[in-house]
Amino acid sequence: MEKWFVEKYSPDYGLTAKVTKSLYQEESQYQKLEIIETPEFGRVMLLDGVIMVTDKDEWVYHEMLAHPAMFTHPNPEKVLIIGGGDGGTLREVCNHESVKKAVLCEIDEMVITGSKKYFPEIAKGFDSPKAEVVVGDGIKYIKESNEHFDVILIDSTDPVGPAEGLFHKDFYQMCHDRLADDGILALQCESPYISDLQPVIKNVYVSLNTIFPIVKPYLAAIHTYQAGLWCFMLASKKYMPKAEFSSNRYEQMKNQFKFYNDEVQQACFVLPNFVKRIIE
Ligand code: AG3
Repeated sequence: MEKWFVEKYSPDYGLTAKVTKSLYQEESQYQKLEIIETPEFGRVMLLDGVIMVTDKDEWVYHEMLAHPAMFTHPNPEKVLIIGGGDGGTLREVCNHESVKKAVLCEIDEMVITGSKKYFPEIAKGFDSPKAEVVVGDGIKYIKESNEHFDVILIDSTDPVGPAEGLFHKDFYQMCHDRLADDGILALQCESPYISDLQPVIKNVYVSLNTIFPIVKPYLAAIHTYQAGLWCFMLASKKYMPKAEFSSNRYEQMKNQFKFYNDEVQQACFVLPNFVKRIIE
């Protein structure tokens, strides 16, 4: 009997893939982790039944969460990642030579352990000497820290369960206060195609606009995330996302990217009408 995995996006449709093997299952106080093997996507990590990363396309999300902000900043040295326990965003951040220290604050240690064991390519970031891992609540970490970061990246799950608080205005204000005077925040903001999520996108946009002078939503097509089109937001105290890079940093790194490039940096901020109308 063939086994198929289904991630339901609504009661009426979802994404399905054949499963060759169930590799791992564990439950923490926060969520349920499953790792499965599929012919189409390779290994897939699920949290509460929702796809977080797949071998096949994890790089799209991780490059697009990290690099638009990392290259908008002229010299990001200190970076904070909230969530992102699989290590993919950390890997992308640590690849920047300018970075001296990257703190990752993940609430659920189970995700870190599972990723290190089953997704070594993604978990590479943890091996970097620049990486500092904190297992704990991101909101608490931000509240209690008095450090300033050049870039903060929020690599959260969906706005239900443990990540809910990461979509609130108060949290964005705390992030703002932990950023340097020219700091930049970037976050994942769900799919504009899912009607239940459209108010979330709007709220995040409106909230960020009350706090940051520059707020730019951007998009990337992600095969294995709900409905295939994913929204992110970049909120900046000083720098506009750049179309041209003034430093050698991009030239040095550009060959390692599978998705991101200087043209994508310009194009990703172009919004289709229906997305403009969501945030209007
Ligand atoms: N970030 C997960 C993004 C949200 C996915 N949501 C969804 N597919 N419904 C954490 C994993 C990547 N580091």
